[in-house]
Amino acid sequence: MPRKIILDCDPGHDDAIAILLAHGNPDVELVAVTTVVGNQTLEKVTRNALSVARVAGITGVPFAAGAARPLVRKVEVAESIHGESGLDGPVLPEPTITLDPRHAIDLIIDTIMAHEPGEITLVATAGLTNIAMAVRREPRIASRVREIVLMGGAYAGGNWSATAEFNIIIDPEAAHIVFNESWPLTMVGLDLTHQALATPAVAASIAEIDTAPARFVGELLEFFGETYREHQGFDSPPVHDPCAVAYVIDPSVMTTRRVPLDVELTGTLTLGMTVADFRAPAPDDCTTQVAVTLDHARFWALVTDALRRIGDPAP
Ligand SMILES: [Ca+2]
Repeated sequence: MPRKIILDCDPGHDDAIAILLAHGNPDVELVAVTTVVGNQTLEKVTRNALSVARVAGITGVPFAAGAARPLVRKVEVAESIHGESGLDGPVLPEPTITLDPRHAIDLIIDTIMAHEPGEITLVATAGLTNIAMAVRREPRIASRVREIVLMGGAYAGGNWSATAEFNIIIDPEAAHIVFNESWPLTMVGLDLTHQALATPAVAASIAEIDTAPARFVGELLEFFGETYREHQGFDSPPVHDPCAVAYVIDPSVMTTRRVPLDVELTGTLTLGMTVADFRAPAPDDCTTQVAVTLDHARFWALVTDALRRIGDPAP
């Protein structure tokens, strides 16, 4: 039985690849996709998600738009990394599916409550505004999901400040809510995702597939590579978000460590820092863990395998 996931995202180059991985891998089933302001405005990332659905040939999966701004803070987008559209590089096709009329938090709650306890895994690859609002609106989802796996945070240095990662610092209050819930939580942070580099060899293996979705990913990686070189000093771009999906597909693709986690809300230099307590032993009631090391070859094999399975969907 494939693991059923809700993907909450802000496409976003790496979100787009996370959607393709989830769609193309037989061990996970996308049951809903929800969007939230983040890499770009809600309007832009939502349109991007629908465009990616067309590229991937996704039909019959509800897509819903969520929060247009963080809980407390002003909107801060990542145009320097993802461009004006939020998904600059490839030509974005006109969407062919329409949005679910529900707000994302209603779609998240309805989907979790309509399934058996432990059936749905929440995968979050954006700011945590929707997830925080959903669990406040319907607290029963915390014990009903199997787990939450999120791309965000870092235990050793940030990317949007010295200590904070983008998805957390854009809505630290939402992250605080999510990290302090009772659900099992896996933080796939920069410590892990900075190992998921799309090297020239990776780009070549994707180019070899030679389908429309693979060419789309190639164009995404080309743009993402340039902005990561210019603004973050990387030779090859780290492709964060599909790492969270890869963990759900096969947890052994990475190592993890069980540690208490919390989110800094009052630091003058450390706002939005995810603070991990590595002192041993971890408390018995600790339900949080961090991702530590990635099997780079196996991770990218999952992505290329998913692209091969997707093939060339009818336009
Ligand atoms: Ca994202």
